[in-house]
Amino acid sequence: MRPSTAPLPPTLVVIPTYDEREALPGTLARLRAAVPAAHVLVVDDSSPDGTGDWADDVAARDENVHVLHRAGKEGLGPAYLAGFAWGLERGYEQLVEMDADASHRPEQLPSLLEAVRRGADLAIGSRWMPGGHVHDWPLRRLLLSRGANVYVRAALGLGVRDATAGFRVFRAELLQGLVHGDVASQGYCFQVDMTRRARAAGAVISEVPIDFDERTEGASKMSPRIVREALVLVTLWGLSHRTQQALNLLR
Ligand SMILES: Nc1nc2c(ncn2[C@@H]2O[C@H](COP(=O)(O)OP(=O)(O)OP(=O)(O)O)[C@@H](O)[C@H]2O)c(=O)[nH]1
Ligand SMILES: [Mg+2]
Repeated sequence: MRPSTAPLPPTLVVIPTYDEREALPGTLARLRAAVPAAHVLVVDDSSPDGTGDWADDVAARDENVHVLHRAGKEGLGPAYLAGFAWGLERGYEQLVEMDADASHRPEQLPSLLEAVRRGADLAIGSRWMPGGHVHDWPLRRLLLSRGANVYVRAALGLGVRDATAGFRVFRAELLQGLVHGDVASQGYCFQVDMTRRARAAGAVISEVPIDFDERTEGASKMSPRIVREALVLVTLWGLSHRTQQALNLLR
């Protein structure tokens, strides 16, 4: 999809960070070059490696870069929710989720933004559709991500091929309606929960193929706990989805 040359609506890219001092500089430089008009909010959970201080230095020199400091590590979901609240309060019209570790290529953000410009309320950068690729992942990670998505699809019927993806653009009007109540907090769960909520809200969801690169700097925050939590929650959501379907049939 060729990106448009139309002016960009006010856009905030939210990048959650925890100990990303090695990876963030490259990601941020690429992002600022790829979509110069977008503003960036780094949401740092008091990284011990000084990521937040480094981001403050950048923000002092670049008026499009902002930093939100949080007291401690609480997981991906709360960091995003705090970043979204910051952006919605300030009137941004589209809000982007992107990892700090350059697994998401900033150069591909324009094609996600283009999907929103063409009418999507939520654009998801998808690894698991024709044209999508994962580079340099070990077989174990490939199987985990693929398996998780097949399971989510079967359990929840969301009609989304990469429901755990973390490279996304939300239209502000949609996001505003999704961030109430208890959003599931950790990595995979957070992404799946936001997708469920978007589907339930009747959002137009568009998947755009992306190239996903294995991180080359810093350490992964993925943990068996995050995977377990996702398995349990998706199963519970799936049961409630099926019960609801059965009740609807009986009516
Ligand atoms: N603020 C904040 N950011 C976090 C937290 N956990 C993870 N992140 C960030 O969320 C993004 C995704 O985390 P990753 O460790 O890359 O997790 P992942 O992409 O699922 O796993 P890998 O593929 O192994 O890298 C990165 O930018 C992390 O720094 C957290 O507790 N707080
Ligand atoms: Mg990563």
